[in-house]
Amino acid sequence: MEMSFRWYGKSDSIPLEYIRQIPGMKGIVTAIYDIPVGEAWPLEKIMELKKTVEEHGMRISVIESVPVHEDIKIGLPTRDKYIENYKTTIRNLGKAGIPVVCYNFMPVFDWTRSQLDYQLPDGSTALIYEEEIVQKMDPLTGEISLPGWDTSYKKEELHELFDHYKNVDEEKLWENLEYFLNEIIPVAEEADVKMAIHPDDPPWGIFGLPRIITNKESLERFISIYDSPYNGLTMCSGSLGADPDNDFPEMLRYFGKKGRVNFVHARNIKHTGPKSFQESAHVSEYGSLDMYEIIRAMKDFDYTGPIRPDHGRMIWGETGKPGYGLYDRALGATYLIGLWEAEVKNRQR
Ligand code: DNO
Repeated sequence: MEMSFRWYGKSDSIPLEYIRQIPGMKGIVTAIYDIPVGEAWPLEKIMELKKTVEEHGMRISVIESVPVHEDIKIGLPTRDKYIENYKTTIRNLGKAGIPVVCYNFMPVFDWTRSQLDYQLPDGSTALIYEEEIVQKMDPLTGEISLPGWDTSYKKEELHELFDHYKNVDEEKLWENLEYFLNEIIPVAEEADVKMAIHPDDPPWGIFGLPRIITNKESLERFISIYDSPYNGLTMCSGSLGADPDNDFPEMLRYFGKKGRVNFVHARNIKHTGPKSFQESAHVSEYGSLDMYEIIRAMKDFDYTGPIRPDHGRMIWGETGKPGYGLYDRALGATYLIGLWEAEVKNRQR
């Protein structure tokens, strides 16, 4: 596995100099943030980003994300224009030697939480999700927007989008995803860029909008739409693991053995009720997921691709983007590296 760290570009309060000092850190997961969703990414801008990262002794392991325009997800006639732009971006990323692209197909809202600064017993703060609270939120106010999102919409845009999505149920969303994949994956193959869809977070429908990348069955359906290692998955433990019916290590092993795991997001969460959870420290004893079992699953298919610690808590007085501080994610990274080293050495004995 290649340990990597998400970096939100030059406006990120965490400099690349600090990230490099985390033991075992090889890669950066990042994106270009000032290009409107749907437009093609120019090669020069990609090269500039690549140079910045490489000057700091690391490489770009993954672009997370190249966001998918809503017109593609809704299936509007304008989608073809945006798909052409997406193809240009993939070709340019290929020219720059970027190996993996992470994206998602969630309507309107990316990952969603009910509170960003919930205080845990040790005084740290974490992101939490409580279904009851989310059900009471009004998505049309424009106030639901997380600082880590790649896309968010204004109030007026939200009304229009919700109107469009009235005609998009789960099957329609699958159809639109299939259309997108059939266009995009041949280009990804040619450009040698592995695509890695991110599962829905949380893995169930919210605000009446459909969500389809949620469990083993749907991941199986997804990979069968286009049979290619370039049509792969981001296996995110915190997203899929939020549903206690998902056996995340088993799913990871299963899709890994099929050669479809192109990226791993590793974090722990604690189930606090049906459809409710808290984000916890990465270490197994703090959450509901067995992180050692996740590492073992990755070793079972000799994973060589990128992995990143996912959201961290805010600790030691740090302030910043919720989920994306330096300290707890750095602790998460070194913990995962430790588990991996132990597992590798254990198997060599
Ligand atoms: C949350 C992230 C997601 C992810 C996108 C991928 O922290 O994992 O925002 O980047 O869903 O497109």
